[in-house]
This record gives sequence, C-alpha cells and structure tokens, in this order.
Amino acid sequence: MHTDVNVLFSEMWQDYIKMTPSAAKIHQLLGKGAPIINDHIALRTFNIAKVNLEVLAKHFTSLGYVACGDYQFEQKKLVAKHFEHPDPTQPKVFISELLVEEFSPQLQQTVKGFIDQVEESALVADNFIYSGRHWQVDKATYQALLAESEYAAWVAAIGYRANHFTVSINHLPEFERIEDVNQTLKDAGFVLNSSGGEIKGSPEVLLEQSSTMADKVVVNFTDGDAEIPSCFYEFARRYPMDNGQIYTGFVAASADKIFESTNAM
Ligand code: OOG
Ligand code: NI
Repeated sequence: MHTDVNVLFSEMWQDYIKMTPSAAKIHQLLGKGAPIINDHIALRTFNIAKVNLEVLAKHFTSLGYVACGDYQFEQKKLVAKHFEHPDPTQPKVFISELLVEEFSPQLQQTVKGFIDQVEESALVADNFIYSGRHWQVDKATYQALLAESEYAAWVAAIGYRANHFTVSINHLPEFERIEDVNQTLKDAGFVLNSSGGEIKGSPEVLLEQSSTMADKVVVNFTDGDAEIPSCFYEFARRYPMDNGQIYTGFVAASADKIFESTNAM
C-alpha cells in the first residue's frame, strides 16, 4: 500500500484522466492551469469479503483516513461510507459496495466468478485501487448485468479505479456559484447529469453538487471491443454549519442521482 497520500492521488488522477479525457480539459477550463483542490474521489465495489468496501478502505485508513459517514441506497441495493483525512485539503473518499446477495442467482454467480479471478497479492498492491479489471467478461454478460444493475455492469467492465474526482468549488478562485460552473461547462459543450435536476442538493442541506455524464471509452470484451460509459467529473460547493465549520458529509438523496452519471445517454 502507498505511504504517501499525494503520490496515491496523483497516480489515481493519471489513471482517471486516461479513462476520462474530458476531466483533463475541464480541469484546465476551471482552474486556468492553477492547482485544483479535490473535494472527494469515489470508488465502487461488490460486498464480497475479498474485495468489499473495507478492503478498499484499508488503502486509505493506512494513510490516516478515518470513517465518518454511512449511507444507504435501497433502490440501487448499495451501501457507502465516506472517509476523511486529518488534513482537510486532502480529498474525502466515498466508497460504495453493491449488496450482491440481493440480486438474481445469475448475477451473484457471475460476480463471484469475477472475484475468484482476483489474485490475493493484487489486493494489497500499491496500485490496487487504480488497477482496473482483474477478470474477463463478454458482451452478453455485460448486458445481462446492465439489465439488473447499471452499477454491477460498470464495475464488471471498468474495475477498480476512481469513478470520479470532484472539484471543490469553494477553492476555485474564479467561481463562487455552482450555477456559473455549470454554465461554463455547458458553454464549452460538456453534457451534465440532469437526473433530479442539474444541481443536486441546496444550501439548506449544506451541499450542492453537479456532474458531467461519463465519458465513453473502448473496453475490451472477450468477444470484441465496445464503447461504454467510463468515468465522470463532479463539482461540489459546501456550506458552513451553524457552528461555522464547513459541512464535510454527503447527502444520500443527491448521491443517489450522482450514481446515474455512468448511465448510458
Ligand atoms: C458515487 C455517487 C455518489 C456523491 O458525491 O454523492 C457521490 C458513485 O457514483 O460511485 O459521489
Ligand atoms: Ni461524488
């Protein structure tokens, strides 16, 4: 596992922009070349013990991250936790896991088959959380997963890597309002996730979020290549609580819609 949190995130970012060329362009558009503070990154997995949320979390808790919030997504059959670093300028980490046992026997069997192929040594390697897919999958299996759970299909095809990075609007010198960030993105031709409205949340819940729809990448299936949604970029503005401290949690109702940024358009 990594010993330097900055190295970890810079490696993850390099992997992420290969999957998400839009993010590199947007980074330039919003930051004008200056560094951008990431509000958070997110990872996805299955709740099978070998690769579950806790296994991914170890790559962060070993660097000082602490578990802070629990979230449930009943319809999508997911749970999630978020982790924070003592240094508030380090990104928060949002990790979710699919409740595999709540799906069909076919999906359960497919997913178990994937996880059996993951080498034990890969799980603790420095790069596990940006190592991608550790199994083979064909197009029919991808489609069958997609019919039950978009999330399951995404993890099956894309594997272990940052599902998104998130720009902290609070730290952008040239922007204050999320509306202005969104308009700048749309003017430049980027497509935003409009599920539940372009802006998820509000000042009242202390968090406003928006995101692009995921880029598309060519993925290798055992029976040929296909272009599918990869990763997206998110934008978050946080508000202070009554005690003056900035809210650092997530909002489940908003997150529920952010997950849909990897839906096919
Ligand atoms: C995570 C979606 C939730 C947020 O900021 O609320 C989220 C995902 O798509 O994996 O990132
Ligand atoms: Ni997010």
